[in-house]
Amino acid sequence: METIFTERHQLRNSKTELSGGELVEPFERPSRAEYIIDRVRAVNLGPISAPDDFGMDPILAIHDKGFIDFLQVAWTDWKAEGFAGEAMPTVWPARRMSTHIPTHIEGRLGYYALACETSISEGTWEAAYAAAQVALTGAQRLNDGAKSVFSLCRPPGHHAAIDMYGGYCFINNAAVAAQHLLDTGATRVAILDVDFHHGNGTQDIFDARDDVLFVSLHGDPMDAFPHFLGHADETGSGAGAGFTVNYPMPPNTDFATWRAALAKALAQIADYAPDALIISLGVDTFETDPISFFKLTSDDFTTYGADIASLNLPTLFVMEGGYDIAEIGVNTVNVLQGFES
Ligand code: SP5
Ligand code: ZN
Repeated sequence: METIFTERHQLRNSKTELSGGELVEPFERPSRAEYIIDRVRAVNLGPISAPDDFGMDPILAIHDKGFIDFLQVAWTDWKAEGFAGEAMPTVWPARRMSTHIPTHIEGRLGYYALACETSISEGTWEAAYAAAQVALTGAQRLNDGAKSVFSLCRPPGHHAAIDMYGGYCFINNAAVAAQHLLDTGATRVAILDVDFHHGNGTQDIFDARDDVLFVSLHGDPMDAFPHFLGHADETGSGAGAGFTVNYPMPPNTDFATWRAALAKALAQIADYAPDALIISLGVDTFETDPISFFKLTSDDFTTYGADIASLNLPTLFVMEGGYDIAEIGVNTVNVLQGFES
């Protein structure tokens, strides 16, 4: 399987995450991608290629223009205020407040953020843009006839909504890739999100659409980030009714339970008969992930990679989360090798 990768991910190198009331080194850090690409090389998974540049149009086909403009200037505007730390919101348009977009950077941060653990820092926009191009290049490889591709995106994307960032995500890489496939010949695309966290951004983007089936397996939002989306009763709206499927699962969920949900998800995807499948691949379901609560082992990743392959669909893997960094390379590549086995 070919991997699409660029060292430009290193431009996303925030120093601070708000966690447990403290500013800590972010869980989503550059070494994550380096461990993964090292493992791709170690097992000779296949060629590693740099992304092509598809420009801004495919990003703006998914995201609000004001939001994307904001991401491009947020760090500069924050620095201009003379603040000592990285850019993070402290105020939101909470219930019954105005939704006017403020002028001041502190107000705009709150307007466009869905969470405040994710600091914006120098180079964040440039890395997020590069990650979107990594996803687009993977999608184009499917168009060109590839059976499967691995887009090693960093920063991740599935929490990024039409006009909101957070959860370590800025541009929704999987959604941008799905839209590219639809704009270049596909009629239906399925997105299967196996990251531990609910893909609230992807769900938001495709909520009212029937040309993308979104299926997510994740920690129950009653107990897990992002807390405010991902319940089983969210099934899509309007034309999209029935095309969103959520499998929330409780703390300590093991592989047998998780795999049973996967089997249902795979049957629903098969019924949908998509032209292509995108996997939002987070390996934070791992038993020792520091911020998650599922109990998958490294071997389980291989097993479910093979389960996904049974659909026999052109498949694009888009990297999302995973924070047990010492094992992230093995766990991620196990999915890809299981798929190819
Ligand atoms: C892409 C992705 O996986 N994003 C995840 C973002 C989660 N950020 C907030 C996590 C808060 C977790 N707090 C639980 C700590 C348990 N020790
Ligand atoms: Zn996650």
